[in-house]
Amino acid sequence: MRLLLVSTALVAVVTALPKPKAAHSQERDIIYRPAKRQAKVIPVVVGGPQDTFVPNSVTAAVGDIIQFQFANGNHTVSQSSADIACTQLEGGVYSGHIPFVDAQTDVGTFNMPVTTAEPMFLFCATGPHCQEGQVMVLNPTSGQQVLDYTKLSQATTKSVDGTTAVGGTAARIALTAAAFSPAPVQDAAAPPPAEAPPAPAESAAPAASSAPAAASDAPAAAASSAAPIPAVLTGILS
Ligand SMILES: [Cu+2]
Repeated sequence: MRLLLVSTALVAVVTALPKPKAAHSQERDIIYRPAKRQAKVIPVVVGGPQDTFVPNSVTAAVGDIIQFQFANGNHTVSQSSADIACTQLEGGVYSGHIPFVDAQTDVGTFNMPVTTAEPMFLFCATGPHCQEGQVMVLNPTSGQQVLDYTKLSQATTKSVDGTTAVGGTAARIALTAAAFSPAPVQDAAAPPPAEAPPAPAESAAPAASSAPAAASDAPAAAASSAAPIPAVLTGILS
């Protein structure tokens, strides 16, 4: 009796199981689905020991992301037209100014999605950086186009900066994950000044005689420019 019950239950379970699908239907789906290209994240270093974009020529597909990594200094990614270099293009991409200072352990980035396969002309709008050749071309038609745009930038006299960041997303990455090594940290203590040659004795004498007059003015000036003692301190001092 018990055996009969168990075997009946087993039959019920087996018939309730879903029937296996035809083995080939899923395979066919995979084979005929068009292969999707993986979007790439392409790093470009902005600034550093020199005011440059590295690399200054990048080929990317629509959907890729250019990850600008801001190294030493204070730089921008600004879009210009092909023929008006160092001037923010109306409606063009602009990162704003993103600094990197000594001892920083993370790096400011600007992640710009590539939205066109056409050439895109980019420069740094900080100070004279564009005139110094801190420019790059995304999807240039030739190497000559990069050279021509650089030469055009160097021939300008000033840059026209953007106002509001647009065309990408600012973020931060760890310095250890960055595509550059920071410039060596500057020593906080100034180097000792080079020793001045001793002044000749005869020229030192007139200077010494005029010194008391100058010195007598000093206390008066110091007294007049001294800040008044705040009330809270006069209470304590008296
Ligand atoms: Cu710059």
